[in-house]
Amino acid sequence: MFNIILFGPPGSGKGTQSARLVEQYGLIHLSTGDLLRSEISRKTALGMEAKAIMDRGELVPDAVVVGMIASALDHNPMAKGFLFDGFPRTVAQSEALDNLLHQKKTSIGVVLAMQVSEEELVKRLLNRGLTSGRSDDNSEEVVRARIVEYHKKTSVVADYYRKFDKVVEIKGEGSVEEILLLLCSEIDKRLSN
Ligand code: B4P
Repeated sequence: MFNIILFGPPGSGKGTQSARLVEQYGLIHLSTGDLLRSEISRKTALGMEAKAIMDRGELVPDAVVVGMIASALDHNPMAKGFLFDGFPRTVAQSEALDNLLHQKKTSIGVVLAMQVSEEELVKRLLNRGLTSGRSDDNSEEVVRARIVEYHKKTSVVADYYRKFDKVVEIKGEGSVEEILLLLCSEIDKRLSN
């Protein structure tokens, strides 16, 4: 089993590239953002609680997202591997993920960390907000709050995995195809080892 974390700030291209990578490598795509938005669209209690938090640009509690990931892992016992997109976003989530994978006798193979400047992130997210209907992409204030939350709580996740020598930095600016090639070359290197 080969498991990948696609890591980076909001708007760095995680969702965009994940869609292509899961198709290319036959992995199961686990996006906590997508799982939360599905709860919101089904108007579940969890979704209603999460929506208020997401609309402020803040992170949903660790226990909520870890529970969603644990259940998704259990539902895919035959997976060739998982692509984690937007998860883990805190060190506590990273530790929980390591434990869950350890119980399944597997681990993270690589953390691909996308590097994009703040002005490009803001531009991309506000641009997506014009058509996506996502309330967290609509206002510059909320978009910037998400980036602040990333620096406060999420960027340390890369340091956590650096200790295990698992992080590779990827230039996340350029065309979607150019960035995909960079990501695939890092994955292929590890798969051939
Ligand atoms: P996510 O759904 O993970 O949202 P995101 O970070 O904005 O998405 P992503 O980074 O995938 O977007 P992409 O660049 O592909 O999270 C939303 C919210 O959910 C969080 O703020 C938080 O509240 C909550 N949440 C999720 N996971 C959580 C967790 N683990 N713990 C706690 N809370 C959690 O796309 C952005 C735009 O850029 C698109 O329009 C795309 O077309 C464009 N784009 C992509 N690549 C490009 C390129 N190369 N050039 C130009 N544009 C590009």
